[in-house]
Amino acid sequence: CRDHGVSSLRVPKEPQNKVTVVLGAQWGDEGKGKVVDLLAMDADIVCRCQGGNNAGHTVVVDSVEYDFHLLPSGVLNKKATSFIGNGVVIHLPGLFEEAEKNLQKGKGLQGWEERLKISDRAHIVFNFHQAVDGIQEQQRQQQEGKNLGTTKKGIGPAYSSKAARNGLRVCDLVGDITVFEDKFRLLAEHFQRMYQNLNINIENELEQLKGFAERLRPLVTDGVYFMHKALNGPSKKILVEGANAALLDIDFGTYPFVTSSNCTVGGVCTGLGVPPSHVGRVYGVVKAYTTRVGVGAFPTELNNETGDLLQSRGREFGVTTGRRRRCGWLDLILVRYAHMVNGFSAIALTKLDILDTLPEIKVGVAYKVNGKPLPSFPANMDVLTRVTVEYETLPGWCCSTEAVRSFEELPPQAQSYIRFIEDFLQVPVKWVGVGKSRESMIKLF
Ligand SMILES: *[C@@H]1O[C@H](CO)[C@@H](O)[C@H](O)[C@H]1NC(C)=O
Ligand SMILES: CC(=O)N[C@H]1CO[C@H](CO)[C@@H](O)[C@@H]1O
Repeated sequence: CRDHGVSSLRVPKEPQNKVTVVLGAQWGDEGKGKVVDLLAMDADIVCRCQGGNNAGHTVVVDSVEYDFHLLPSGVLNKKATSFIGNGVVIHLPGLFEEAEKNLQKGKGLQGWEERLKISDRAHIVFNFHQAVDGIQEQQRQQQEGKNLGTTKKGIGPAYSSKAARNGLRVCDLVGDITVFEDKFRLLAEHFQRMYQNLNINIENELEQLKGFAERLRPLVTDGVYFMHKALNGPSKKILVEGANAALLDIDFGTYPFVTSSNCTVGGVCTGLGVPPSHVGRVYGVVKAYTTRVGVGAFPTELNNETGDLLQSRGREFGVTTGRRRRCGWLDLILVRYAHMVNGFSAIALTKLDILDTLPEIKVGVAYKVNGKPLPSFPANMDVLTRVTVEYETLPGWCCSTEAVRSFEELPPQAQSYIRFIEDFLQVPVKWVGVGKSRESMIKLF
């Protein structure tokens, strides 16, 4: 009877709290911010698990527009804790600047430093990573005549340092500063040797970093232990806010026109230190049509007035860069591929109202190459460039849906459009977006 304590270990335990995840299911700009904002209102913890300040979204609260790039948008919720996980790369001047700017806009961010936790294992983006990002884009432009279209925020170079194992982490900066200084100098010199026209003011940047170290120290926490307590303690609502999107994922995206982190569901586990058994609902955000920024294959692209119409009605311009986004019909082959990787529990279909004026709407349902159907989304970008798309044509509704607040009020053609997507993907649509405001996110169940 001595092993009483041991045997209780063998009774299978149900995992306690689970994280709810929101992910982009196309090439980004699907309107994840809206869905996150909705769910963050009553969340206890809101986490970021990957990416850096290369993505951005706007949240409107009490008619004040806040801009977020690195901070989880849950930071506006005074009752929630925001958490930046180890998978995120952090540019410290960018982080504090983002907070200052938002503080000036309204009351929402007051006391943010008390509500934010940062993993000690997160890697740091230095100013020279940003400079290198710019130089690399220039070189690609010169050598290949095209660039990757990065936002020059240093995200790629910082993840490169991480993988090359000479990157520096938050725990280094708040640890022994002399050790940090040595490693920082080594890393800076390494980049200087690689890029002759890179100017790094090492002493200046070190001074700046030491200042940030003091402000950062109280926010830093052991991220794994933090998440462990959150998952195994009393009941909590935990939200994970994905950045970028499935087709921009370093592994599953349209490589090389991708970002440097994994934006699919696996990134939640590695980027936070969360066991897969604690991943709960995974919501995919799908725009009612498709957009893509920069170069690269885009099978359902519309290079005619219909594309222009989507572009102008949908105000499809990049937030950070101002670049015009390319537009096309909804590509369900692509979304189904994102679903294969992420296993969406449900979908948020955004910007349906942008289709309001179209007499008919096409949806891409199959790819063919040389007349042969492809079983799924191809890895090879040359193949993707050559696919012909088979479409299903659905009737439009030709009336405004902007004021609609329930599924039943939607025109029957719009209802059919939604049901068609559900049937094709075999995933329920849980929300439909028909406008900008919080209320214009119609909840279906
Ligand atoms: C644009 O091209 C698509 C073909 O994919 C077609 O369905 C649509 O009607 C065209 N729009 C106009 C205005 O011609
Ligand atoms: C292989 C790879 O890129 N792994 C990265 C996946 O993304 C997480 C963050 O989401 C990183 O921490 C991993 O290094």
